[in-house]
Amino acid sequence: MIELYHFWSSVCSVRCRMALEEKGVAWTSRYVDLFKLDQTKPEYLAINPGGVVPTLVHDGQPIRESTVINEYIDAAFKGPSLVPADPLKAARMREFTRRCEDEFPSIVKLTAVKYLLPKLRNRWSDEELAEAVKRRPLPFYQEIHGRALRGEIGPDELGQCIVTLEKLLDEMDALLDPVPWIVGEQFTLADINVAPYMYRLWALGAGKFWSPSLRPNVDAWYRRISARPSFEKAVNWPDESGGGYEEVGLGKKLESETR
Ligand SMILES: N[C@@H](CCC(=O)N[C@@H](CS)C(=O)NCC(=O)O)C(=O)O
Repeated sequence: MIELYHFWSSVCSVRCRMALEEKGVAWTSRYVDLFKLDQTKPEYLAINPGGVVPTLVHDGQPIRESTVINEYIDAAFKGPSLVPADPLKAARMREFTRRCEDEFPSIVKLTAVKYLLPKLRNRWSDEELAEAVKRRPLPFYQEIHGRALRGEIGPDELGQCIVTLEKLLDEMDALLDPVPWIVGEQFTLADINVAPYMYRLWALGAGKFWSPSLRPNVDAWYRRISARPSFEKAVNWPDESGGGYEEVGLGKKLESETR
């Protein structure tokens, strides 16, 4: 029995849905609705004390941390290998995943201010949200969600997040020159682990971060990865309480864009 506790747009959940899909693993969905603040409920905290998604439960054993879950999925199930057999390439894959983890706070801040908070405010009062911030077990989320709620994450700080992420995109563009995937010819967990960041950037900026003339290798990579059925399926999990990115004016395709 393979269960995934996850949320439709969570970048970390997308990673794991994509890995499960690539390996052809059948799984049961346990939806944790962050808009309903399900992640702060005692029944979920019993499975994931940090109150974050995703959690994979395999035959009753919970596994946490999306990048650890993905290594587990690769090792535990049949299907195409998502980790290079060559130790050096495997190290490169993990280095790149580490880089993505280091830049996670930038993704979280942009997400909190531009997408999550506006959606939460359509459902809860600021007083209720302030209470929920206190219930979040991780100081990381208490701080970011608390500051977002109080309007303390301003344009300068968000601009800095964009600069940070653009640096990662530049590094990616260099790594992809002239290979199809992050560590070379093989599609690996490095591609899967960064894919949802790219989809989030696309949803927030609808195509402003790469194009055939701006970071062309990233542009070609994004076209390649978004053509994979696993990506299509993982990013298109429905917003189970409705509204999607469009509810807050995000995720619209630019006129010029051909995805
Ligand atoms: N390092 C963790 C991070 C998990 C995480 O932060 N998940 C986010 C969604 S991507 C979450 O659950 N946030 C809870 C919240 O916003 O309260 C992982 O990779 O699994």
